Amino acid sequence: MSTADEAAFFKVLIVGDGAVGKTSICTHITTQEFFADYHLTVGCDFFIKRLYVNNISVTLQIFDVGGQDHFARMRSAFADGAKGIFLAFDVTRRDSFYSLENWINSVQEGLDPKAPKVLIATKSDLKADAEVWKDDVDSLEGFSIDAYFDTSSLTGDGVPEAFETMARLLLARYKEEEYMKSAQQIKFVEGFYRT
Ligand SMILES: Nc1nc2c(ncn2[C@@H]2O[C@H](COP(=O)(O)OP(=O)(O)OP(=O)(O)O)[C@@H](O)[C@H]2O)c(=O)[nH]1
Ligand SMILES: [Mg+2]
Repeated sequence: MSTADEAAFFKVLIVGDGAVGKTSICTHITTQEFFADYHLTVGCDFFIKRLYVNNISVTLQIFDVGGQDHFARMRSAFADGAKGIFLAFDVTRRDSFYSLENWINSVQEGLDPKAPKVLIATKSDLKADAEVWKDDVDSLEGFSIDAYFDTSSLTGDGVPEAFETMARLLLARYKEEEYMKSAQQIKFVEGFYRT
């Protein structure tokens, strides 16, 4: 198979409480921009990120699920068919760390049982105000995680690593025949979204 045809496409979710920084991290990974103003996500937003892993073009269709409570009823609908999930908490808000188990439960039904779970601590540039530490992550109960990253959408620390690890985990977890799509099909999908 030629390199140009080796392409994989995965739907992934990013979930976590309102204002933890989900949209900011998606914006950083796609455009490297950072916006200090908070504009809550109404329902769900969508991002496309393409990465290359072992000569395979991996396209992530990221569903950025609005975290504020008034959108709770819509959540499960967005999860349908997702192959991976980022669980985001704000390192300066302990409550957002404890919410993660509820987040997993609220999307579980639509999520593939094999879905890699990547835990993301956001706002690592505000570590002086931290309310969650590595020990808390190590003693996490209720669900298992495949990888963990400290990230900052302001400085970019940890952001590319988190997305690359997700891509690697997805490729490893789903068999080739499950993820292969022609490069042309993927281009068609990308045409609809921000890249
Ligand atoms: N200092 C700092 N601020 C951040 C970082 N990431 C996000 N923020 C700020 O946190 C606020 C919320 O960020 P969003 O990305 O909109 O949060 P969200 O999780 O998408 O929120 P919802 O859409 O309501 O679920 C904004 O004011 C961002 O500028 C970060 O890494 N460092
Ligand atoms: Mg948002």
